Amino acid sequence: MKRSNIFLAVILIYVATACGHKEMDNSVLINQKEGLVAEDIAVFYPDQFDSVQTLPSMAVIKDLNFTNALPGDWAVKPEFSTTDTSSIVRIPFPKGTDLYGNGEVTGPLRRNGTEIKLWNTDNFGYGKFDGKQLYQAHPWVLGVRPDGSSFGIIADNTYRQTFELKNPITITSQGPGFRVIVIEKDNPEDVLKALADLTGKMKLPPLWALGYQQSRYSYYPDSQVREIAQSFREKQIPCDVIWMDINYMDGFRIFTFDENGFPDPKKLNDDLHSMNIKAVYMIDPGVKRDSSYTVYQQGSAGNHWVQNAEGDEFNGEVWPGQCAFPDFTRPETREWWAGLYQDFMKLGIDGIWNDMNEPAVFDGPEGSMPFDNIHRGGGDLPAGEHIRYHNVYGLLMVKASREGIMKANPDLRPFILSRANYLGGQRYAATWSGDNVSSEAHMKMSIPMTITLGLSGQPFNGPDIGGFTGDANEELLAQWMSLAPYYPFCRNHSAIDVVRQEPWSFGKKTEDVSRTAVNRRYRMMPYLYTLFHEASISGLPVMRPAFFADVKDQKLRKEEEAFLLGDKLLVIPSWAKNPALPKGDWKSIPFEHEDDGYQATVKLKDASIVPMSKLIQSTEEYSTDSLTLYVNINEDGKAEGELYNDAGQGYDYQSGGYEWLQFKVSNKNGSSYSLEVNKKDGSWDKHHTYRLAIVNEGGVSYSDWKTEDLIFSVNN
Ligand code: MIG
Repeated sequence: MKRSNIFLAVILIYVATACGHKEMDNSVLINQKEGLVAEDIAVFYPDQFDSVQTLPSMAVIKDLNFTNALPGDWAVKPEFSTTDTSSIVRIPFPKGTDLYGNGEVTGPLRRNGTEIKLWNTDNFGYGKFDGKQLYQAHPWVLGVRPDGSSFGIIADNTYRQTFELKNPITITSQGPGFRVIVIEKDNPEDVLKALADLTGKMKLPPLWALGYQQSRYSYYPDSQVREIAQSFREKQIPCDVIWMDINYMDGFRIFTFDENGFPDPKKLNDDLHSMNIKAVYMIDPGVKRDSSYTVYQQGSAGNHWVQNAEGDEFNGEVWPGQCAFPDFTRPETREWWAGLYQDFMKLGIDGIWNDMNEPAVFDGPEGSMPFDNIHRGGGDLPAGEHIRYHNVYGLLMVKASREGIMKANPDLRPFILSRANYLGGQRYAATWSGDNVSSEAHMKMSIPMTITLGLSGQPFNGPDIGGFTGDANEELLAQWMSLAPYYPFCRNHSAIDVVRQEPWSFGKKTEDVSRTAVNRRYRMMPYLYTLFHEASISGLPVMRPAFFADVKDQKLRKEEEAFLLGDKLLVIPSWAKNPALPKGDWKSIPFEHEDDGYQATVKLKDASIVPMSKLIQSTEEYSTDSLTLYVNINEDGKAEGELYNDAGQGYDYQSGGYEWLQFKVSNKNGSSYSLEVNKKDGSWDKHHTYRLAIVNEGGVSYSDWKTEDLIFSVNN
């Protein structure tokens, strides 16, 4: 097609879709430039595109240079238009396409017909703006056609914008014209891999960050932290981390400690470490306006604060009272901020929790800063108003935090949890879904939310288990803790004014259910860690939608109760009502204590092997010396699986210090099986002792343990 014909066709589509669109009344269609930047990736620019106004991209870390003209049969094409106040992109898509993505969203997994506003918002209980404006912004949509072929769309700008996922998809930004990136692939997995190539991958976290974590707003004083740690050990419920919320601080001044409650944080952290428990502390962006407080003094001296429209220091109300806010668009400010972690981490702090970084400002518009506040930028980043940088305030903050933590502890892998973030933010921090509610509805919704973040580039996420606001109860906590094994990020957290919800808070039943669940997570750790490694190199999510098991099976497209962990385990929560399940010979793994009525059913895919380790109380005790390989042998008597294994901490793995093993089991005859272990990669040569657990209808048959001559006989 010649250019003029394309333009005509675009006008015709525009006319066809314009009817009934209010904003279309005064919008003007504009021309575009387009082309391929890779075989299956196209970029579209509106004609008046001014790179300074939206670039450098905060999501995309790759240069996108045209390599070829757009092929004539390219399917997904945006149409650009403008009004006086906004830039609009419409993207028609073929009937029968299911839409996913948009990051942190309430509502169903399948997003067709939904609408959200990308404006990072401190949204307590998801009660504001009908829950359609949460803490993070992902200008990203994944489309899956009936035949499984898939596309992805990045609206590459950070401005306040809305996504209406009707046909056409309509993106309305309050900023200037921006480029649109379209990925075209044969399946959704390949689209997600391409997204990760463009926006970056989660770095491999320390192993402890995969463990069970206990939090509360707030454990106070430090003796309570010790008691909680002690209780986990006494009750033999595995736990890796305890979290320190804002009350550890002196008057909510970041990087300080309350003299009465936390007089000796180093000693507290040392004590926790001696129990194999890590300590994560909260740091908010707001710095108390207090002329006798060093952080405020330094920030003022360094001219580090976000400014109001008049160019003066902006102040807004947060927990400490009137605060100033670091302008993270400034390289100098990021460097100063990073430096604040130097002494802090030396106290034996293992991880950092960056909260309130939408940024939340109690007395500002929509609970944040005025749109015309000034961010001064620097380096690559041009100066801009808050309406441009709001959605990446959290991303830039955690970028700086991460640099600081890595400098403070150069030999350790950093762990940061961030509440606000933006597409691509998996490069810097894990996330959780903010202030959810202790309700059955929010427990169930946590599944599509976790999956959706994974389908938006962020594999490392999970909800507050038990729910944040509102009182949990025995039944709810038992149900919710039963999901704990399967969230990529696994933390129980609750608000200051609600009943306690540690696993034992509602008596023995819930405590036992919780222990069984958390034990499962620790037994599955070799598989989980292998999945995290996969996510770190490919960008594929850890928790995945059921339809990934069979992308052509339309019945799976809306399934949001049952889900996949990697590609080998299918998880069916006990409360799932008639979930749509993928075809194939999936077999239940009979964990111990199966029959408490709460645990999910976990099914192993046919022809698959999943490695599990022995039960431990903390990942500090993690060992792959003895591995049980759960095997679902297929009709041909074969099964395959993998293990990624490294020190769980540090950077040796980047120079080969790991082993990536491939397992193949074949049934020789009757009850005799052979195991073949091949090294896929890595320079480690560990000695493992194996036993096979052959999963069959309604049970499991174990072999003996073996190190050499891996021919096993299994008693059926
Ligand atoms: O305005 O630090 O989402 O997890 O416990 C509340 C106190 C501030 C909000 C976080 C929540 C945390 C709480 N914070």
